[in-house]
Order: sequence, then C-alpha cells, then structure tokens
Amino acid sequence: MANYPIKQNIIKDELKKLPKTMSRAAQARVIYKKYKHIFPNVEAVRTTIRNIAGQLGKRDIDLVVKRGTFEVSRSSSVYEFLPKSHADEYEPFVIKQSKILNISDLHFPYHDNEAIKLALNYGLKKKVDCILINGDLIDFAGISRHEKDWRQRSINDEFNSVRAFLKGLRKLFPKTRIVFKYGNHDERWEKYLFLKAPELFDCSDFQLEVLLRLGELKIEVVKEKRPIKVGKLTILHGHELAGGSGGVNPARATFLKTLDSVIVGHYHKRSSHDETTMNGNVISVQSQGCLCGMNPHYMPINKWQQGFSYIEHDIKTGDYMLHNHVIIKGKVY
Ligand SMILES: [Mn+2]
Repeated sequence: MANYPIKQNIIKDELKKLPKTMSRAAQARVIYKKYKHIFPNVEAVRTTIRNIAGQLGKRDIDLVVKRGTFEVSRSSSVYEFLPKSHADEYEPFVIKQSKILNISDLHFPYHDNEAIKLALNYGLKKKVDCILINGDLIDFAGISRHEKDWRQRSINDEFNSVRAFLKGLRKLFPKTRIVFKYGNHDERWEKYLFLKAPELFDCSDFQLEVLLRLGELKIEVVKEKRPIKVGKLTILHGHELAGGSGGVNPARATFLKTLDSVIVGHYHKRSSHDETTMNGNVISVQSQGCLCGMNPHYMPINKWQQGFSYIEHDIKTGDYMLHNHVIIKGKVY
C-alpha cells in the first residue's frame, strides 16, 4: 500500500483540528465525510486512527501467538481489511487404487490400434482396478494453434472415434475406475473456445467432458494441469512444466523441474533418471512411451518409443512399484 503514509498524514492533520474528548468513532465519521474519495468507509478511517494512536491493543488483536508459532486465531478481526483473493486452490487428484494401468498420448485419430490392444490386454491380465488416461487422448490437429492438418478427418469424426474408444473401454473394464487427465492436446478444445467462441465458453454443453459423454461412462476428469498422486508417486502429463522439449532425457529434464518422484507422458519416449539424496532417499523420475502412430506427418522421423506403465501401489504405506514398459515390434518389454 504505497499511499498509506499519505492517508495517515491526512488523518493526523484532521485529528489536530478535532476535540480530544471526541470518541474515535465520532472522529472517524467526521473525517470520512470530508474524505469519502480517499477512504472506502468509516471503519477504514477508524482503523487508521487506531493505528496512529497505537490503539490496536490486546483486546482488538486476538492474534494468538502460541509459544513458538505465529498462528492467527480464526475469530481474529484484525485482518478484515485484506481483500478477497481470487487465487484458485491447487490440490492434487488422488488415486487410491492399487493396480493402475497408465496409458497416455493416444492422439486419436492418429492412434495405433495394435499398441492400444497390447496395453489394454496387459490391463485385463493384471486385473487392474484403475485405468489412467494420462493426457493427449485426442489430437485436435484441426484446431491447433500450431500447424493444422487439413488431411485429417472432420472434428465430428474425431469426436466419434474417441467416443467409440471410450465406450469400448468402459465395456471392457465395466467396474474399473477410469480417470482421464487432460494433456496439452485435449486442452486445445477449451483454448479454441476461449479464442474463437468466448461467448459460448460458459455454456457447459460445449465442455469436452460433455461432448465425450464422460459422465454417462463414469469416467472422471482431471483438468487445469492438476497433478495426480498415487501414494508417493506424482503423475503429470508433462506439459504442466513450462519450457523445453525434454531434450536428450525427458526424465532428467522433469527431475530438474520437480525434484521429486514423477512419471510423465507427453514426450513419447521412455527414459528414467534417479538421484539419491544425501540422506539416502531416492528420487526416481520416468517418462513413458506413447500409443499413437510413430510417423506423424509433422515429424515422421523421430526417436519415440511406444509404451505404457503399470503401477502397483501399497495403499497403506504409499510405496509403489512402477513398471515402465516399451512396445517394440508388437511385443511388450
Ligand atoms: Mn502432450
């Protein structure tokens, strides 16, 4: 509050003109009448008067300063001047299942059915109790802010193919928890609405989860780049961490940004990076392969791998075993 001393000076000058016998409330009313353009209300003037007079005594300040802490009592009214905050809470999404199949980067309609079959078959064999679609389920090439692919099928076909996939997935795993975290490609829909049709933005019928019938299919959605926690492991799509292509080793690049045990998709590449701290704790970061076609027109030659991961999670301790598989020539390794 850069102008605070000026306000204080005004009040100091005014107080000199007023009788000392006057109550502070009355003083505040008089000064407020004169300076309505400066103070929001009488109470603000009164607070400033009390500040000047050092009147914020024990009775008003119910700051409960417990031994060694700086805790503020919930009933404290001293900080009522603080304006309402619009900052959002940013809580992670928690998965408490114990056998989780983690698939990512399917990029419909550029998906690879053979790779998808291998991943889902693995999930069936393991009798997983949760499937996480960890981002980039849909490509949305036609509404990208990057180069658009005019050869792609219509957006309607794109939606239809994803709906068919999700419907089939639900049928294959009727009782399994299914969670869909939006990646950068899935977020293109919302971005498109923001930029091209902001008037429609708050109409919930146009939300991606509605268009994909996720409610009917009992598929949960994780949006706004929220991290997912499986015990001591954090799962990110990868685009949440700003900057960089991941470089030679996406796991190491991710480690440098998170300094914690994480698995990401996004880079279409399997890599790992482990660090042992001075106290003997091991931080383990992994990136997993994709389930899309390996030679997209925008980057037909690349160094990607296809793959998926499987997480065994000890619900009691939060410990986990992470199996980061690659698919090579039709086989899971
Ligand atoms: Mn991505």
